[in-house]
Amino acid sequence: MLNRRNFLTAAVGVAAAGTLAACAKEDKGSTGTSSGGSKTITLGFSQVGSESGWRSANTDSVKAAAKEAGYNLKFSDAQQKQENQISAIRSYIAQKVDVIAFSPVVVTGWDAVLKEAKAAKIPVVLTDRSVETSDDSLYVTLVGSDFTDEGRRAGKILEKVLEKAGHKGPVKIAQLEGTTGAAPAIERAKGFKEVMDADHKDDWKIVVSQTGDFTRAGGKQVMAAFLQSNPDINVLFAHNDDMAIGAIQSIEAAGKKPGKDILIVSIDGVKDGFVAMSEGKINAIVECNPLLGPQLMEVVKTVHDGGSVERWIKTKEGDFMQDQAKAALPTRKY
Ligand code: GZL
Repeated sequence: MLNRRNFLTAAVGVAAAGTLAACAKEDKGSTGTSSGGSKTITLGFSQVGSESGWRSANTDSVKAAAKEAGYNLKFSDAQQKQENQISAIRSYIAQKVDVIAFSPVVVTGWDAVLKEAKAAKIPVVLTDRSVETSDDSLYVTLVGSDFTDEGRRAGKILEKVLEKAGHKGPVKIAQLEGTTGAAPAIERAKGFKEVMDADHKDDWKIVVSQTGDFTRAGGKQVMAAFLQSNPDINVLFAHNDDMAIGAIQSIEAAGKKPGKDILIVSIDGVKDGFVAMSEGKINAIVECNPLLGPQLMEVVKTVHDGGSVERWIKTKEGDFMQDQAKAALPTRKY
């Protein structure tokens, strides 16, 4: 898993711009002149897919920041398939781009293609998600969040939610996991379990846990099955807002009140998540900032110019209880 050496906490702030075709194949980047430099930097970017509101905001941020920086961006959407990311990276190597950046859909299976990038002397920057690799030199840095900490924060904020709801009795938790094998799914579950094991061995229990693949459809379908097999669930921990929003549909179809009969804690903080929270259907959200574009472009420039960067450049993010949702909504940037 990610090599947690020093990390530089860097605020990421940017307005995402415009709307995007979600399933574009590789976009032909426009040639421009990179800001401040003579030669235009060509960046090859492989995106996971367009599975969630978080992902669309992340894509917006990357494209807007590359345009702002005057980079020639080659962008591809892998539709959540590792093989598509590997072939995109190979195509960027063949096109001799200056830098490759990607958000790896899962943590394993990257060494071979990253060795090809290294052999081609093309630096690789990870964004959003990390990889497991036997050779640290295969990528320069990760620009992204601490997902284990997000899991811990979800556990801690659930304590506040239970107290605010005046909850009495056992806490029977359903967990909607992210994409199987993805760093955010592995690490959010790990962080949440750390809180359970440390402080709630006797009163909290995850009674059912399954992947909803970070999608609304997945959350809806899996939650419906959860309610069939475990009708006494009283908490849902969803690894992202889109699955929580899908789950809400199934909870309501079962005649239960989301946010009341089943308390819900989610991660991301996309606009629709805040809307559901303002309607009382989600009780708390742990923010995971997708607006990584500007930070990524700064790193790409530094790496391209031969400078050094920290091994992990971490994004700033907060946590929100239901009573903060209405006030926060107008200023949400994604
Ligand atoms: C987290 C990101 C996750 C989001 C999901 O950084 O990788 O993938 O939490 C998204 O919404 O699909």
